This record gives sequence, structure tokens and C-alpha cells, in this order.
Amino acid sequence: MADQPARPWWQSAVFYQVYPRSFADSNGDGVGDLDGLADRLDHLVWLGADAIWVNPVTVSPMADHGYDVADPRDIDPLFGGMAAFERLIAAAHARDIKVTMDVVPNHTSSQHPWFQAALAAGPGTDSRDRYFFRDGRGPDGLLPPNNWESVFGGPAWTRVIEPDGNPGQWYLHLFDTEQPDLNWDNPEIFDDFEKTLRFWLERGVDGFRIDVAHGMAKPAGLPDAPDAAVEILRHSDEDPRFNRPHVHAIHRDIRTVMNDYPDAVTVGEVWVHDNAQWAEYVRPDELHLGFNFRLTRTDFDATEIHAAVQNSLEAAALENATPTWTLSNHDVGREVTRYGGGDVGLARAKAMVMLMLALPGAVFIYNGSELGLPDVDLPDEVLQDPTWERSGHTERGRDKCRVPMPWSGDAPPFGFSTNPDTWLPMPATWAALTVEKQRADTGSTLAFFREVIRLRRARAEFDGTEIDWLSSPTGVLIFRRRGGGLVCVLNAGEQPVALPPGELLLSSAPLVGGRLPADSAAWLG
Ligand code: ISL
Repeated sequence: MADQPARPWWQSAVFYQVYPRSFADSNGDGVGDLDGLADRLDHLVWLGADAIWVNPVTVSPMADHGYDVADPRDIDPLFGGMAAFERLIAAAHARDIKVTMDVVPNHTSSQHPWFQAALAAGPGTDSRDRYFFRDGRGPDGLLPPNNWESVFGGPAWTRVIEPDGNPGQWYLHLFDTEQPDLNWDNPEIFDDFEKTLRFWLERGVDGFRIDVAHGMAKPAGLPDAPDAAVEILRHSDEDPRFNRPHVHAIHRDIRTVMNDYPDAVTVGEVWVHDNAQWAEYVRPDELHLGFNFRLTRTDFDATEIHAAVQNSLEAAALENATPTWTLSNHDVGREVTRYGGGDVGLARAKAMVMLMLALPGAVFIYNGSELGLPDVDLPDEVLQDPTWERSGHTERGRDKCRVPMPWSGDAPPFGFSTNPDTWLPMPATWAALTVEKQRADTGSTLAFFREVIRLRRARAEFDGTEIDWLSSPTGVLIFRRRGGGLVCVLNAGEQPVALPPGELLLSSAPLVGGRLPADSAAWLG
């Protein structure tokens, strides 16, 4: 009998998301960089991560911290340039850690040579056809071409000054003004994106996180949205800006390239609510993985969590795809704060990590989660997320969950940098949360994360790709892994609960008289 092909590495991997500005700074400029990350890889080995996902590090004016790409095939000097990236790949691979990087196909930076050429070339030229340049509406074209809003607030259109010195056409940017949307109907766009994918794959990258993977395709004629008042940083499935059917042809083309590198993975950022539509992105000839964000939008409530998990499993099962799980990232607030903050928020976050790692599929942990970091209340004057300005100071944006990691010592910058002037200020109260302190304490959140990841990898109870829900009292969730038999109990109720029979492998809080307290979880073998 022929050997069964090995399961792809990413199907049960623990991915650790590195926000490079905030991980570790090697050169004292107050911003994290790739040599800083390479120096700290042993933290990830110790933790047990299989792979890292690094947010964008390609050349960028940093209007949206790297999601505005001016050269997709070079590393920004702020992060150490190409040499530092090559050092990182080598250092990670020497430790058996895979490296996946962010790619941003939906838009470029306004500093990208293509956009600069489009501005210079004027209306009706081939250069303009790489983006969405349109004449304005109303007298003298004074009004934007349609009513679309930017995801960061304000109109999704900006008017340009034409080469003759007069105001002229408008260009589309679903995000910031500095992030013009690319016209994927123009075949040059895919050709260049293919070059980018192959460029990094040839340099040893193990895969990509594809930014706004539900974007790229725009409806013909760019019609008005039915409801102009689209919520900032959110959109619905009826939103004409995203999730257009012809985006799938783009994903099929991307997959054709990826198939030349059979070990590499793509994970798409797919903010699509409807399960059937979401699943289309993970058909066998499209993305390998799609982020499912339901758990990032869920309170610590048994009914809601059950629905989120069940929905995500069902969505992936529609295409026999691997489910993905994440509690937070650089766009959504940190879980400790979302679940109520303080000791309760932390206890619930730990319980949720056990729930998440008990599930079949790939898991994404955002840097700092393993330390139990909360969101930070930052003063107005340090805010950098474009959302803050574009919303007219009504939305504070995402800086709160991007504050640099505390590594060691008793005062900011806690070993993150030699420079006290870090790009976002670090709270003095994080003295208790440093990696150094938590590594020395077997009862720490960090030690807990390590144990959770270790058990998940070591124990046969975690085998199998399906779960069964077992009956449970109100406020409590219990499920069993169908293959290995692991039982996970989550107590989101108010009272301690009795545990089902089995060997207790771990609980996120000490049992009380043999019962699992509120706001905690347990694993039984
Ligand atoms: O529409 C959303 C959710 O329903 C938004 O969250 C949006 O899809 C998301 O913000 C897109 O995020 C990604 O692309 C942005 C960048 O600022 C984010 O950091 C990145 O994760 C623009 O490139």
C-alpha cells in the first residue's frame, strides 16, 4: 500500500503573530525590527510555537505601519533591510520555526512608483488604469464618484491635482488616503503579485498571510453602497466594497503559484460572515486557510462561544478545510480587556486559550497574549492609527493593542529597546508582566501558555479533526475530541461545576473542592 501523504504542517500549527514594531528593538530607535525578532526567537522555541506570522516589513512610508507598501520585494530599512530578513529566516529555520509574512494585494502605498506614475501621467492613461481613477460627480466634479466610505472613516475617495495644476480626478482608497486600491481587472496587477510571491518563496518563506483577502475585486461600475453609513473598521456581507464573486478567480490564480511550493501555506484575512460565502475562500483550489474571526467578536458567554465555535467548524467543514482559531490580533482589542479586564479578564482569557487549543485546526496567538497583556489607555497625543484622524477623533483606533512587549527589568522600556522613547509608551505597571518575571514564576500566565501548547503537541488525546458537544449545565460548555478523546470543559457560569470523569490534564485555575471554578477551563484525558 502506498504511504499516506503526510499531513501539511499548518493543519494543527500554533502560529505566533509578531507585530514587528512592537516585538524587540535591536538598534535603539524605539521601534522593533527583524534583528530584534531574530534575537528573541528562543522565547518562541521555549513557548512551543511552530511558526511565526510577521506583519508587513516591506518598504513603506508607514502611514498604516507597513500596510501601505511602496516596494513589495524589499525590506524596509526601519526593520533592518533585506539582510536582516535573511538572518531572520536562517535563525528561525535553524530552530524549526516556519516564517510566514504578510502580503498586501488590495492596495499599494501612494508612494509606490506605479501610483506616482499614475499621478504624473494624467487621466485616461495606462498608468491610471492600475488604480481606480474616476471623474467626480456634480458641478466641476466636486463630489466623489460614489458614496463609499473608507474603513478608517471619511470618504473612500481623494481628489488629485492633475499635471496641469488643476483639481481633477478622484482615486479610490478603501483604507487611508495613502493606500490607493489596485485595479485587479488589469492583468499587470496579478503578474506583479506573482513576482512578489515567488520572490519571497525563493528566499525561503513558508507562506503568506494575505491582507484583505475578501477585497481586491470591485463591482463593475462602482455603484453606490445601499447604506452610506458603514461602521468604521467593520463591514457587512451586503457591502459592495468587499467579497465580490470575482475575487475567487484571483485566489485560484494565487493558488496556482503556491502549488509550485507545496509545503507553503496561505492564510487569508476573510471578514465574511455568511458561512457558505466564507467557505468559498478555502475551496481546494483557493486559500489553504482562512481566518475566522467569530471568537474575536464573542463575549465570555457560553451560548455565544458555543455558536462561534460551531459556526467556524461548520464553515470549514463545508469545504473540508482546516478551521482556524484566534482570540485577538493587531486590529482587534486584546482578549484580557475584552473579557472584562483585571483578574477576571485574565482568568477568562486563560480559559479561552484552553478552549481554543483544544479545538482541531490551526491556532494564531498574538504577541503579548502569552503574557496576559491588556489593552493600554493611551493619551490622545501619542495615537498613530490613521483611524484616529480619519474618524475626526471619534474612534481611538488600534494602538491600544500594539504597545511594545515588556521583556525584562522594572521600568519602561523593559528590555524592548535601549531607547526609553519607544514608538508607543509602555505602562510602568507592566513591570509585573515581563517575560523575565513570568519565566521565573511557574504560576505565571506565560508558564501556563507554555504548558497548554506543550500538552497539545505531546498528548494523543488531541488527535482527530472533529468534536462532539457533551451535555452540560447552563453556562458551561463541554466537548470531546472525536479521535483522541480529549474532553474540554469551559465554565462561563457563576458557580463551580463538577468535572466529568477522566484524568485531569490541566485546569486554568485551581479546582475548588474538586470542582472547576467560574471563569476557567479544564482538560481531561
Ligand atoms: O472591515 C473590517 C472588519 O470587518 C476591517 O477590520 C478590515 O477588514 C481590516 O481592518 C483590514 O485589515 C487589514 O488591512 C488593513 C490594515 O490596516 C490592517 O492592520 C490589516 O489587518 C489595511 O491594509
